[in-house]
Amino acid sequence: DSNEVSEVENYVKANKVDPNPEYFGKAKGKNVIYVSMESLQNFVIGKEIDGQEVTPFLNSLVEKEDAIYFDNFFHQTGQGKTSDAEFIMENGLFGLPQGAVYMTNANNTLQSAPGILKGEGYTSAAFHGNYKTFWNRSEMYRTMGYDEFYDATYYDMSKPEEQLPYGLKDKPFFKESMPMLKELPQPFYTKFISLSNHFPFDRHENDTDFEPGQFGDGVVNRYFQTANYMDSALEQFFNDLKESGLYDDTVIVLYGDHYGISENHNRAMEQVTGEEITDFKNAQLQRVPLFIIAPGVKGEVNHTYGGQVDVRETLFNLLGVDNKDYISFGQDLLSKDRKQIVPFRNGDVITPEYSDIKGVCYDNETGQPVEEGSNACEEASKEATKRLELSDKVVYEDLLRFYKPEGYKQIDRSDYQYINPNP
Ligand code: GP9
Ligand code: MN
Repeated sequence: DSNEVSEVENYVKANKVDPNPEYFGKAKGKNVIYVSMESLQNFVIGKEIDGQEVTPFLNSLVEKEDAIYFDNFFHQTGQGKTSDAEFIMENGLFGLPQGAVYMTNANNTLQSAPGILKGEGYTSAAFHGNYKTFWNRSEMYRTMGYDEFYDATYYDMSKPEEQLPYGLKDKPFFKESMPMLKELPQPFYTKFISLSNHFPFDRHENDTDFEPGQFGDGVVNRYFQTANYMDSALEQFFNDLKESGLYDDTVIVLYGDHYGISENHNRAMEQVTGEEITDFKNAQLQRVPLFIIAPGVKGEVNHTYGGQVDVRETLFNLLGVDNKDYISFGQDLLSKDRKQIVPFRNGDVITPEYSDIKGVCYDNETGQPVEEGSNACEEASKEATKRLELSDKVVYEDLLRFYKPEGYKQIDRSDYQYINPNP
């Protein structure tokens, strides 16, 4: 009820950090494009196999003048995988400890990025080469206030060589999205959900000349090939954005949605990384890439420790959108005052110095457990648990029903529906 929402509100407001004045409002009024990079983990960035870069295009964005690359950024997803990543990024709330919030709570009241930005004059659209019912997306997008959802029915799904079990390959997906994107009223807030780099990372041998790796594990070997294909699909998309003139008016956020290589492949990953994959090391491998490309904004490689839940605050502050009143469990990644604590859905917690993994506290520098009796992880763990518990309360009890941020017009999900253009 409204008492419970006050507890959440008090916590959230006490934990808001001041934006960094060097960045606040620097992308005011710009369009937004999110790209969900399927299963892309950070270890591929800068990685070479037999002298060939796996992701030459993404690598070119590291240390580019208008691109901020975060190299200590982690996915925080649970069983909801891609959909959890979407939920976390756009709501500043965590996914659930079990199941997928997209499936279980699609009818909640939310104050999501598309709904908030609507009040700032933005039109919103989601693009994805799979059908709208997958992950219950169309129901959740109505709740979030997405104006348009261009799902597989908007794309040419007739060519077998362009099809995957989850939908359309990335190159035709981005190519065919361009005319629809260009038609949108500006400023727009959009997301593009890629899918070529999906387990079991196959069916792209004729789409790239990148050779599979040789690590004695087909899944790991092919991962480099499909990641390379996604990378060149992104390059094609950037070139098309530049050609269309949209690039200079747009903030682009590229993020890895979740891990691609599970612990079942630790042996091959030991060959890839040249290190033993301990519990500690596996947790560190949950880094995913985050790039924010904003023409006119100062680029850098940013080493802050953060996760998907922090991106919404970061974006809103770049856009100069006042977000003091919105419930979110993230802290702006560009703020100098943020606490660098990364909570995970399995209870692990990572900070710049220590990592609490399966209840054991590790010193990041040595990768070894701290001496017995040390409380090095205690404060961060407490804080992480608090954030997760409050976020779960918001979702399970649908608490945002009772929360009315000033100046925000509540989304009525019955105003939104997504019609198949070729029934
Ligand atoms: C399916 C795609 C993959 O539409 O987003 O979802 P995942 O299996 O990665 O959660
Ligand atoms: Mn995914």
